[in-house]
Amino acid sequence: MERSFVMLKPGVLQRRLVGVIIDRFERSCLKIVAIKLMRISRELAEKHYAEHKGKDFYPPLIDYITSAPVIAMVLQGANSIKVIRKITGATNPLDALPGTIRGDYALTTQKNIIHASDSLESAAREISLFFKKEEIIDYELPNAKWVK
Ligand code: 3AN
Repeated sequence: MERSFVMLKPGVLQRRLVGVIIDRFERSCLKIVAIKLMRISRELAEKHYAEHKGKDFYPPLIDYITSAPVIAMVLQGANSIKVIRKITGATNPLDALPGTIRGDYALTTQKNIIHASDSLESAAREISLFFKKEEIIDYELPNAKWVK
C-alpha cells in the first residue's frame, strides 16, 4: 500500500476548510494513517522545500508556510500518490480543474493551500521529516474489500 504526505497549508484552518478537504480524501477511500496540527519551524520548512532554494518564490514560500498552523497527514491507499495529486489539482490554480481542491479553493500558486507528495521518493522523505514511525498507525477499514 502506497503512502503519501499531505499538508493543508496556512489559511486552511483560518478559512475553516479542513473538514471539506479531508472529506474529499475520505470519500476517495484513502486511509488517514497519521494526522497532526502543527506550526512548522523555519528549519523544517527549509528542509521540506530544499529543492526550491535559490528560486524567487522561495523566501515568501518559507514565510508563508511558517506563518500559521498547518495540518500534516499521511494518507494510504492503492496508487495514493497519483490519486491525491489528481484530487489536489495543478500547482497553479489557474490550471487546476474545477472539482480539484486547488481549482475550487485557491487563486494563486503561492497560496495554493495544499501540498501532496509527487513521487514515492518524495513521500518517503517528507513523511520522515514530519512524522516519527510511532505516529503512523495502520488499521483495518471495514469497507476495504470493496475498494481494492
Ligand atoms: P507542488 O506543490 O504542486 O508539488 P512545487 O513542488 O513545484 O509544486 O512547488 C512547491 C510550492 O512552492 C507550491 N505549492 C507553491 O506554494 C510554491 N511555488 C511553486 N512555484 C511557484 C511560483 N511560480 N510562484 C510562487 N510560488 C510557487
